[in-house]
Amino acid sequence: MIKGIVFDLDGVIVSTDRFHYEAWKAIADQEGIYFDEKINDRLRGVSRMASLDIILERASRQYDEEEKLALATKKNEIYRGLLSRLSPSDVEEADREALEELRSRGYKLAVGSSSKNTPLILEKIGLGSFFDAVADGNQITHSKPNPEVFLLAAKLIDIDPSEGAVVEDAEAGIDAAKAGGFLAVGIGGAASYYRADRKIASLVDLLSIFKPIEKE
Ligand code: B16
Ligand code: MG
Repeated sequence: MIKGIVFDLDGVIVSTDRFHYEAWKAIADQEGIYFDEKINDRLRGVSRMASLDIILERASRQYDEEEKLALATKKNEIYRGLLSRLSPSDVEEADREALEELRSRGYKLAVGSSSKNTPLILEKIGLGSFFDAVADGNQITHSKPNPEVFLLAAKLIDIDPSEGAVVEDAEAGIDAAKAGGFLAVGIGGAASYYRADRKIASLVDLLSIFKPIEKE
């Protein structure tokens, strides 16, 4: 029986892809590396350094670790500047209501995100103290498709992975959910992924999957 739901952040609760794209594009342009929205799609759910490695696949020279760190740091500064534009209105009202309804149905709700900027994003969208637990890129060593972030979220809300569902928009995130033993719910880009156990168009659809938990 499902007792807790772990939500990916970017692409599930709020869309910050355009900010990631803008910030990585500035770095790619500075370095004279080709980058487009299709390549940006490959960065969903992938950690910052792994994202940079994907962008550097098209570079005409090798970058050492120090240079890579400098580029990732600069990208993050640009990205955080763009995040300042986020506000509570960036979360769909219907999604916010669906989250509240799931809570009142008795589910524990957590975030499981690769992003080290999770605390800032949650605060900007007005959900800084909404979730029962937050597991993010600051607390893990292995990024999705490794299940570490979801396992940590499950531990923090005191459920076994078999009692948990993960809602994800990235294939790497669905793979991570499956590897961790969770029910994997695909949304957005992951709604067409064959490994997703359930496929939804919006968070409101979760209300048809997760019925009120009967009290013992
Ligand atoms: P940061 P998620 C992920 O968030 C993004 O989808 C991915 O594009 C980004 O590279 C990653 O966070 C790391 O983000 O640079 O802020 O630490 O989808 O797992 O919520
Ligand atoms: Mg995501």
